[in-house]
Formats: sequence, C-alpha cells, structure tokens
Amino acid sequence: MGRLIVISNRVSVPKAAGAAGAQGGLAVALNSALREHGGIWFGWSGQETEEFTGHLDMQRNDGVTTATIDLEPQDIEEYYNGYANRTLWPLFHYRIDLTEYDRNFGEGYERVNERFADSVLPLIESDDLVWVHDYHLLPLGSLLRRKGVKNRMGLFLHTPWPPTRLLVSLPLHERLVASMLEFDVIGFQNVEWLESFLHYVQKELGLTVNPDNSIDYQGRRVVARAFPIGIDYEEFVEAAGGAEARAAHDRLKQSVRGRKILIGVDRLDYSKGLGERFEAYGRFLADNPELAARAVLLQIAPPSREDVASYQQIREDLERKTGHINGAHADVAFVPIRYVNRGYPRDQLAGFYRAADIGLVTPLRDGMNLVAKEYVAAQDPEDPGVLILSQFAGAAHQMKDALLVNPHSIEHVSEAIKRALEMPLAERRERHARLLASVRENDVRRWREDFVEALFGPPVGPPAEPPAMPLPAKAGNPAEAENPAEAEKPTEAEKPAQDQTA
Ligand code: GDG
Repeated sequence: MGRLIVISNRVSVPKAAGAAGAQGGLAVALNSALREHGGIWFGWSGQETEEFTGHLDMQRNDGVTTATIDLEPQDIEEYYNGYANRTLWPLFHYRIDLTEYDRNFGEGYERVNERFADSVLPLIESDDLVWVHDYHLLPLGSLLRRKGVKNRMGLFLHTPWPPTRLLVSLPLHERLVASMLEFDVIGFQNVEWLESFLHYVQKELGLTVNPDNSIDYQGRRVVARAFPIGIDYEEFVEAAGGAEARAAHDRLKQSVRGRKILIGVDRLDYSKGLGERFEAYGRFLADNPELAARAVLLQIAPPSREDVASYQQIREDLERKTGHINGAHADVAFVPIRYVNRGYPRDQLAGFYRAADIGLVTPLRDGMNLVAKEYVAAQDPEDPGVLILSQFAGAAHQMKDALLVNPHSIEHVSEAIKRALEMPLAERRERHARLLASVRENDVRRWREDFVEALFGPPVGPPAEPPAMPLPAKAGNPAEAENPAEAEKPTEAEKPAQDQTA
C-alpha cells in the first residue's frame, strides 16, 4: 500500500510529547493513519501572507510530516470566509436563508483550490493514496486530475449533503458536483446524505447509479458510500478516568451543590441549535417550577468563524436569550444557565461530561456530531447520564437509544429534559450500555480503516501464480472469469454502506 496524502483546509500539527491529547479525535486518527502508512498532511497554515508565494512549510513532528501554505487576505476572504463558510456551509446545513451567492466567492474558491492543487502536486508520488477532506475542497480532485494525477483519490465530507431541491439554488451546482466525480471514492457520514447525493447525481446530472451505489462517469467508476465517523474511544475513556478529568468533575459537582447538571458543548454555530435549546430550557423551567431550582444548564460554546456576520449574530442572540431566561428564573444564589464562551482542554471536558446528568445535543442539522459520542464514552456505566439527541444529527442514525428529539419543538425538548431527569437507573443503564457498545465499535479507527481500504480499491491484476494446467471453464471460477460483469463485481470494500443504523 502506498503512502497517504491527507489534504484538508487546515492541518493539525501533532504537538510535542507532553501536550499529547490536546488534539481532537479526528486529528489524532489522521495522524495515526499517517504514522502507519507514511505520508504527508497538506493544507493551509491558518496564516496570512501579503502575496501568495506557494512556499511549502514542511515539518516533521511526532512521526508525521506536515506541509502547509499561507494564503493571501483576498483568498481568506473569498474562499474561507466566503464560499466555504457563507455559501457552502449554510447551504449544506439546509439554511438557504443564510446562504450568500457571490460570484467573487466562487472565483476565490476555485483560485484557492487551484493553489492547493499546484502546491501539493510535487508532493504526490505515483502509488500514493490521496485523501481529501470536506466542503472546502470539493473540486480539488478534478484539478489534480487535470494536472495529470492518476492516483486513487478519495473525498470525505464531514457535513450533511443537502436535498437536491436546495442544492439547485447554488449557481453552477452541476459543475461543482461533476468535479467531485473525479474522485474514486466519495464518503458521507450516513446513508441519508449518501442518498441525497445519489438522488442529485441521477436527477441533475442524468447519470445512472449502479445497484452497489457506484457511478460510472467518463470511463471511470466512482464509489459513493457512508463511512460514519467515530471518536477515539480508548483515548476518551482514558481521559475521562484521569486526574485532570476527576478534578474538573469534582469542581463542577461542588459548584452546583446537589443540583442536576445538563451539559451542552458546541462550537458557536447556528447549525448547533443553541437558541432553540435555550428556549426549550426556558420552557422547561417555566413548566416545571418544582424541578427548576434543582437543575443547572452548563453550555460551553467556544466562538468560531468570528469574521462571518451570521456568527456574530448568533452570539448576540444567545447573550440576549441567556440574559432573558436567567433574569426570569435566577435567584440570589442560583443562575439556571451558565453560558461560557470559551474552550476547555479535552481532559477537563471529559470530566464535565461525566459530571452531567444530561447531555443536551440538539443541532438543527449536523453531519455527525462527535459530542454525543464523547458524552456517552465519558459516563460512569454504573450511574450514567442520559443523552438527549437531535433527530437531525447524523449521529441519530446510530444512537437510537438516546432520547431522540425534534430540536425545533421547544415543547418536545422540554418534555425530554423532564423525562431524562426522572428516568430510573435501570433504564439509564440499559440505554447507556447499548449506546456505549455502538460508540466503542464504530470508533474513529474503524472509520479511517474502512475509508483507506475503500480508497485502496479492489484487488487488481491476475493471480501471481497462474495455474500450471488450464482449468475447465466453469461459472464462478474467478481465474476463468472472462465476463467483464463478473470481474467488475464489487469487493466487500466497495459494497454499499452498512450504516450501522439501518
Ligand atoms: C464537523 C461536523 C462532524 C468543542 N468544544 C471544545 C472542544 N470541542 C470539540 C468536541 C468535539 C469537536 O470539538 C466538535 O465536533 P462536532 O462533531 O460536534 O462538530 P464540528 O466541529 O461541527 O465538526 C460534524 C465532525 O466534523 C467530524 O466529522 O461530526 O458534524 O460539523 O470533539 O469535543 N474541545 C475542547 N474544548 C472545548 O471547549 N478541547
């Protein structure tokens, strides 16, 4: 198997020993894949340069080679803040009301993808596998093909894929999606997004989808499949049992003085449904005065994408809602919502999760949502908390033992909070045990192994040792399979997704 070339918008450089565990699960998984296969992680440094030079900053840390480029201000504005985060992100999260269609954004997006292609091209060797991540880089495969790259290339989309009726509102949508078909493997978080993609390909591009969900396009076969992402289970369970997590757990528990704890942990993003969540909590407080003073909602929401206006808007909106609810329900010695606009180290986060009686994960739309999985992994199996999960998170496909809610219905979420607070221990344990088994089994290692295996592709070529005597022709004898349909049968790796949920 060749080396891996991982390409994503940003690169997570492995920290020196001692800061281990500071990275998120995805970075840890990709770094361990890179250590195993060898290779390079390429992307934007996050730094700005006055004029784009294409200079590659190559570094080797902790067994992983990274290569980064700086971008110029116009690139960042049009590609990152523009097309990626003001056009594709809202559109892919079904928010066409927030989607901005600006021709400059589209041009900036293509220009930066071209810059990515030119910069990474000299790093790719003939039998490398190229693994591209996310909505920032959808046309990258086709640009690399145009520059002569013949390698196996895959794309994994971390976000949802929108329904065709929404996607067609994007100018030049056909061109964008057709460019994706230059990848050999296209991965989605679950079968729902996969089916939306296949629907689009048939309806708008007029292509035929084979029974194994592959698509034949310009003489090549593209495999589309669901690869549900998971967390680094072992690492997270270990973190939750460590000293730092225990200290964070005890600190939080002491501070609430016997009250029940609800926890939310989300990047400050409109897709995460924070406003609706706060309203639902306000409704819960109003409808259940006897329980209201016995619970606290801790919402951790580190700011993100602060240069984009809709993100400034959500911040103001949440501050107003928190003030309103706290004003109505607080007491001299008690505040019902603790809204914290900052991030915490992973180990502390694990301790907070473990201290919480309810994990409140209510995005309006989410590719997967790893917080739901982290919450489950951090619980004490003898006395676990209850996960309340949006039916619109990709994770809901796998986590049917959570209390699944419609995050748009403040009544539904409010009732789920009451039900979770009153849930008997036996039911909590049963639900948690099933959720934990699924989180453990479908972890990030499995995700990346499945993807890399699919990317590696079906075995090719004749058997190394041809039989000495020709065997009599017989149906089903692979050595004799002259029927191309027989030879083209999908391998296990190519078969349609076994989204654990289905
Ligand atoms: C995208 C897709 C998909 C959050 N606050 C802190 C902190 N976090 C960590 C969480 C979790 C991660 O950030 C968030 O992951 P999510 O999956 O919830 O969401 P996105 O950032 O939107 O990620 C999503 C994911 O990609 C993977 O494919 O699941 O659907 O949108 O790991 O723990 N980490 C630390 N401190 C914080 O305060 N250390």
